[in-house]
Parts: sequence; structure tokens; C-alpha cells
Amino acid sequence: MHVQRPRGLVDAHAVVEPRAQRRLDLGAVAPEGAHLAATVSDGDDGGTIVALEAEGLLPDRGYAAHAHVKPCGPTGADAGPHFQNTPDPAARPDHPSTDPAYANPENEVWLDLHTDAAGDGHAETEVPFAFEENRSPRSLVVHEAETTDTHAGHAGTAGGRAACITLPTS
Ligand SMILES: [Cu+2]
Repeated sequence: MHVQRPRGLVDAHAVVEPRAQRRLDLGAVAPEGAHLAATVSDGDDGGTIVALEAEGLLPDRGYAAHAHVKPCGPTGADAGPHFQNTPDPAARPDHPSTDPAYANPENEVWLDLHTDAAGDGHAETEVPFAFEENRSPRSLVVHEAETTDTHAGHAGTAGGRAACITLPTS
């Protein structure tokens, strides 16, 4: 893993680890050795641009990805719930926010990755808020579902956690 962090920019790289894959039992959707790279940079008007680069995933497939609050660990659950700029007051540790008023791509960080015939893909989003010191997402999680649900009670969900990349603190 290689991390470098020029001013105003966060760069992170991760290779999908077999250990995490076995634990998640999602090797079928995130092949061992797949490579993820993330970039966080300042957008216009105080926003933030988050980009995800993937190599070696399954070909011609969508993957929903989001920013989560904790760094990656041996299990998918270790990354915790989604990062929210304005936290949902109804969210609980055993019941993360699924209210579309909070679980939406303006208050969370959602990326729609789509791979090409080689399993490579690029996704980018710009959110209307800044990542502040001590209050920024610590990982991007690539999910097994191709898109993120937006319906009440399911908003923000995208199936199992297939792969994860830790972001350095901003
Ligand atoms: Cu997620």
C-alpha cells in the first residue's frame, strides 16, 4: 500500500486482499489482486471531488461505492456506516441511516463505478461540502450491488461489501 498526501489532495491505493475476501465471501465480485486507487481533492465553492480508479474487477459490471466513517479492516463491517455531512439523528449503531433525507448523494459520498471489458473503471463525484480535519470519511467501500438504493428504509444500501480502500485523514 502506498499513500501520499500533497496539500489539499488525498491519494490512496489498495489491493484487494484475499483475507478480506474470504471473510466477506465475495471473491466472485471482487477478484483477489484487483487494484483500487482513490483521490480526494478540493472542488469549486467549498465542495470536494472524490474519484475512484479500479483495475481487475469483473468486466462490464456496475459497482456502487460509498465513503464510510472508519478505515478498512479484515471484515466489511469494520468500515462502519456511511459518512454523512449532516448526520441522521435517527441513526443507531445497529441501524444505520436509511432515510433519504440524509442518505443521499448530496449528504453522503456515492460513486457509480462501471467496469470495461478488462474490469477497469473510473468513477467520480463532487459533493457540496468540505472534508474537515477530524471529520472526514476514512474509507471507500465497493459494494456488490450495481447501484445504490434511494428508497425510504433502504436508501444508501447496495448489498454486501466487496472491497475497501482506506483514506488517510484529511
Ligand atoms: Cu457503502
